Amino acid sequence: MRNIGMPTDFLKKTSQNPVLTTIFTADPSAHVWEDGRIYIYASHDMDPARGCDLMDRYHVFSSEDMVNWVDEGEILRSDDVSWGRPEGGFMWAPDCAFRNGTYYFYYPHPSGSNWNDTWKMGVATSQHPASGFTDQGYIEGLGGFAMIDPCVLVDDDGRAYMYYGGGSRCAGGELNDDMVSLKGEMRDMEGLEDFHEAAWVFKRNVLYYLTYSDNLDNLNRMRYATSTNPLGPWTYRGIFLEPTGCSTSHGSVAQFQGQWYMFYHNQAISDQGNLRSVCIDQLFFNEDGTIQTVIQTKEGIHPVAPAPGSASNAITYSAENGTLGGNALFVTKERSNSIVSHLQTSGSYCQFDHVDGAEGGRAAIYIRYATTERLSKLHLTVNGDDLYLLNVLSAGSLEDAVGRASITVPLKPRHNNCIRFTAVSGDIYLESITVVPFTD
Ligand code: FUB
Repeated sequence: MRNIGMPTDFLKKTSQNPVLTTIFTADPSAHVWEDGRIYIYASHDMDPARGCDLMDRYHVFSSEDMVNWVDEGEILRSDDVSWGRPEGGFMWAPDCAFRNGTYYFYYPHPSGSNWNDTWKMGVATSQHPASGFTDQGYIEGLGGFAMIDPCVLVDDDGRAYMYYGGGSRCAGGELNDDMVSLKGEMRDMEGLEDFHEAAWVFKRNVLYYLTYSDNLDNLNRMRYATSTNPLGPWTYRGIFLEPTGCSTSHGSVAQFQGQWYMFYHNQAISDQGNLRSVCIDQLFFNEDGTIQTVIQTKEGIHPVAPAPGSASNAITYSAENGTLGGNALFVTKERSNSIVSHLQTSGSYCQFDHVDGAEGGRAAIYIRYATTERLSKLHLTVNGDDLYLLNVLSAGSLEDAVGRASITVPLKPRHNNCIRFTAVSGDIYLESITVVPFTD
């Protein structure tokens, strides 16, 4: 098992939905890899939103207990794609497959400014599940219609199949051993009712399941079909995820530690269809193999394994270690350490100047804060690079810094790094950050 420690006061006992909250994520593709962890490859709704065209910078998340998820950081952005459209963005729903020691990350991206007519299926590879991906170009010979939402199934016999589609048409075909070229032609998947997009194929016992979103007006549901052959024909089975409240629906089904789960997204944090958040709930099968309707919960799920250990290489920087700018000031609260207030006034910030970059080039930052606002935002820069707007959700009172957020960022290895926080909106009190460098 690949162990990734977390600060113990960040550990949760139930996952709660949405489960990924610090940045907006959608279209989760979940996989259990040989290292024993479960991974979510998600697309990333950049904030502030500019519709689906601004989507960029894929992040990967992993867990060993299904409840405590580690953001492993960004793995690919449109700037890394040499053949991609000059304007960037449009990094839509991805998937990942593992074969012969290599991780293959598949993502749809247009090659031209005329995005709707130039979709390609990009592939990036790595020897690691959540870092080190380099782009390998796109799969030749695909095209003709909406080439979005790839899904790749590596079957028990080692053969690999790719599926994709949008705009009422879903295609599937076999990949060669190289995983980046097609063995023969793609063919239309027959037997699906009201297919819209978001194809996902998994296998349970001898049965293949193809799940997808439908065309219900502006509030898609998820349906599924089954087959004893990975490329169909398919037998339509019904709806198993009712609308989530979001205008798109997209998800994956995976088994971990003997339990099946539905990974999907909603817009519960933002109330905006282009700022979505990943959720997880349990999924149950009937004895005949049909899927029960997934019950969408706020509580989420319970752990299926012991919580991660505490990170032995963690370094905590209390707010008092920070340099303040503008109107930011230290205040002493009754039941907590000194914390920084007034971060939201223009030109104000709290900056940590000497964050050790360690060896690996990336580190998880765990942020402790207090706020009573329902949703406010912290603006994060690292070494002067404007990186993210982080969601800061209401937590307790302004007296107790019980709020928690975390993000993984690139750091300069073996250097002092400068991490700066500004509050974009809302009254946020920053207490401390803990930095946990990744070693692999
Ligand atoms: O996230 C962008 C697009 O929205 C996906 O490709 C679709 O499946 C829908 O979720």
